[in-house]
Order: sequence, then C-alpha cells, then structure tokens
Amino acid sequence: MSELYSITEKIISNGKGILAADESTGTMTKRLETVNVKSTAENRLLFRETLLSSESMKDCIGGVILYDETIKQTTFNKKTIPELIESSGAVPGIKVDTGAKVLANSKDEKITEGLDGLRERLKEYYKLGARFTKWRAVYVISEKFPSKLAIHTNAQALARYAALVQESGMVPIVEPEVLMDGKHKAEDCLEKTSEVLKKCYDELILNKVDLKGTILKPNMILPGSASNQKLEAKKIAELTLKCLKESVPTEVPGIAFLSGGQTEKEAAKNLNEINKLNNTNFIMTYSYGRALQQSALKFWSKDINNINGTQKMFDHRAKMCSLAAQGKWTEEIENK
Ligand code: 5MM
Repeated sequence: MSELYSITEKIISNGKGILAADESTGTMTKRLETVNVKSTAENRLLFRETLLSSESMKDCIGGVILYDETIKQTTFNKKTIPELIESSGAVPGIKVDTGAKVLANSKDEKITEGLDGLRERLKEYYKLGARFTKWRAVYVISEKFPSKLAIHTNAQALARYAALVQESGMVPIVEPEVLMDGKHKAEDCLEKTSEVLKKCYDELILNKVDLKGTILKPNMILPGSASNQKLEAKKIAELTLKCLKESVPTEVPGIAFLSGGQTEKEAAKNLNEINKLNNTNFIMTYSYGRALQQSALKFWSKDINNINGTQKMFDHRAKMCSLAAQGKWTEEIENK
C-alpha cells in the first residue's frame, strides 16, 4: 500500500494538479468540431502531444488522465505517451469506466458502466505505464433527483472499481460529479453533493478500499448554471469546505476538483479561495479538463502547427491553477 501513498503524493503535492485529457473520442470530436478542426486520430494526438510537451508540465502537472486511444499512441519522436508524461516527472493515468448509460427504472438518470472485464483491462493499462485511474459517476439535480437508486448504484460501482484498482497496484480517482446544469441554488447543490459523497464513502469502506491510497474528484458547491443566484468566490469556498468536511473521511489525502463548466478564470479563482480558507488536512487541487485546455484549444485551432503559441496558452492556465492550489492566485497575475 505504501507504493499507492507515494503515487498519490507525487500527483497532488507541491502545488501540482491533474490534467484531465481523458475525453472519449465522442467528446473530443465535439470539442474539435466547435473549433472547426477535423477529429482524426492524428489531430487528437497532435493537440495532446503539444500540451504534454509544454514547459509547465514539470512544475504544475502531477498526473495526466488519458483515454484508451491516447495511452496506446506514440509521439512524433517515437516515445509512448506514458513515457512522454513520465519524462516531465508526472504520473500517467487512465479513465477506465466505459461511460454513463441510462439507469434502468430511472430513465432520466445515469449509471456508469465498465466493471465487466475491468480486472483484465487494469492489468493491460498497468503494463502500458498507468499508475492511477479514473471513474466518473454523474448525477443531475432536480426536485426528485438524484434518486436514492442513482446514489446507491453509482456508489456501489465506484467502490467496486476502486477496490479492483488498488488490487492492481494503482491509485483510484473517485469522481462523483453532481452536475451544474439546472436552476437549483447552491444550497441544493450542497445538500445533494453531501448525500452523494456520504453514500460513496459508506460503500468504499464496505469494500475495504484503503482511503489513504485514493483521490476524490468532486464538483465544487455552486448554483445551477441556469439559476439566477450569484455567489462570491468566498461563499463558494465556504460551502465547498463545509460539504467536504462533513462528508469525506479525514484519511483521504487529497481532493482534486473538476471544473464542470466553470470558465477558466472562475475555476482558478474558486480553487484559490478554497485554499485560502482551507482548514482541513486535505490537499485541495485541480483535475481540470476544460478549465486547463479551453484557451489552448481555441488558439491551436487557428494554426495547428503553432506548437509554441499553443503551449504558452496552456502554460499560463497551468500556472494559474497551480498558484490557486497554493492560495497564491491573484487577478493581477491572471491578467498579465
Ligand atoms: C475530460 O472530460 C472527461 C469526460 O470525458 P467523456 O465524457 O468523454 O468520458 C471528464 O471525466 C473530466 O475528466 C471531468 O469531468 C472533469 O472535466 P472538466 O472539464 O469538468 O474539468
């Protein structure tokens, strides 16, 4: 188990966080099409290789979550993608769920699948260089949702996944994402997220998962994206800390937030406030997809051969997130 603890530490310590580059081909195609780039395996690799060769990888990124296609690709210089990630001192990781599908008997909700054959797939990913993994469950908020059924079944799947991952010698990231979509208030997000997290930890403990060798990837406590409630970053940080303090066992070493549709700046500012107020033992850092990649992707789409310019855009975001993970981010540095 001590091997798992050192992997965890390497990923999230010293102001480092995680680059979530695990978009499945469907999601990556949507992202590329919005910036008018053709979604071919070569283009997906070119964009990701550009980010993974950036200067900021060394100081700001402790781990990268990959998708099945990417972990098997090789770079222009004939390195494997895990080798490229390791060369900057970061840890290669892999998304192992096979996606969120309609939940039987609650058709407006989702259950994440991928447990069948997981033990064998984990062995293969370990051989390819992965040392941590990710599984994402998604929950919607409405008057009726998330239902007890969605909370229970997803928690069970997350726990069975995490137990298998530790058995294979890798660190599981547990990602229960309560979506921002909807008109709900931040107080509703607090209530529902707390319920989801508590159930996840009941099941993780029942499945004898060693919590010290895990990382939690939750949403922040925010108003719904269609709500008219506006909250200051300080209030978001207070609610988020309240939720995590009450729902997450203290053995968990670190929390790496998802950005969930926040702008790049909001995701940095809110994480910064959380760290300024952090009165817990948890390391609070980032595991951002869109909030690390958005402006780099936009820039890259204008000239996919402009590697340096794209890397500069990514380096700025990575630096802002790393400062936020230490409570040292400011508007002034952001706008420089
Ligand atoms: C990178 O996006 C991941 C989802 O991809 P698929 O929907 O194609 O499986 C996602 O799991 C991501 O890791 C997290 O949601 C965090 O990403 P954001 O963009 O919310 O920070």
